[in-house]
Amino acid sequence: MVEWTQQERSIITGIFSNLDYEEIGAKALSRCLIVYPWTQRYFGAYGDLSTNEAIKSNPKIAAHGVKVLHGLDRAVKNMDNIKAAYAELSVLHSEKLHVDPDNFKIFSDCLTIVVAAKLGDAFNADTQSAFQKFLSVVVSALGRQYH
Ligand code: ZNH
Repeated sequence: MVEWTQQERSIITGIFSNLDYEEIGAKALSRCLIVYPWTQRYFGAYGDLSTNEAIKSNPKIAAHGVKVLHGLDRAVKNMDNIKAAYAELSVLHSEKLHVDPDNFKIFSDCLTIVVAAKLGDAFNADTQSAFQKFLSVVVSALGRQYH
C-alpha cells in the first residue's frame, strides 16, 4: 500500500480544489494529442484533428479532457485505495477502449507540465514530488487490469 505524508495529502487536495477543470483538462489532453500524435488514434470520432490549431479548438477533445480530469477526483477521494478505485476504469480502458497503457504515463506527463505552467513558482519541488507520486499511483492503478 502507498503511504502518504500529511504534506503530500494537503498538496494533492490543494491542487485539485483550486483546479480549473475546463482549462487544465482541455490543455492537458490537447497537448497529449499534439506532442504524441499516435494518441490521436483513439479519438477518430471526435472530428477535425488535422492541425495543432484544430486539436486545440476541438470542443470534443476539450470536453473529454475535462472528463478525464474529473476521473482523477476518484483518486483524490480514495488516496488510500487508488488501486480499487480504478479497477473498473482499468477494465474499461483495457477491454473495451483498447487504450495502450503507456498512454496513461504520457497523459500524466502532459498534465504535470500544464499544471506546472499554471502554478508557476508555486509548483516547487515539494509540489512536483507529491503530484508526480500521485499520478504514478494512478497510472499504475489504471494499468492493473491489462493482461
Ligand atoms: Zn480515459 C473514457 C478516465 C487516460 C482514452 N477515460 C474515459 C472515461 C473516464 C476516463 C472517466 C469515461 C468512462 C465512461 O464513460 O464510463 N482516462 C481516464 C483517466 C485517465 C485516462 C483518469 C488518466 C489519467 N484515456 C486516457 C488516455 C487515453 C484515454 C491517456 C488515450 C490516449 N478514455 C479514452 C477514450 C475514452 C475514455 C477513447 C472513451 C471516450 C468516448 O467514449 O468518447
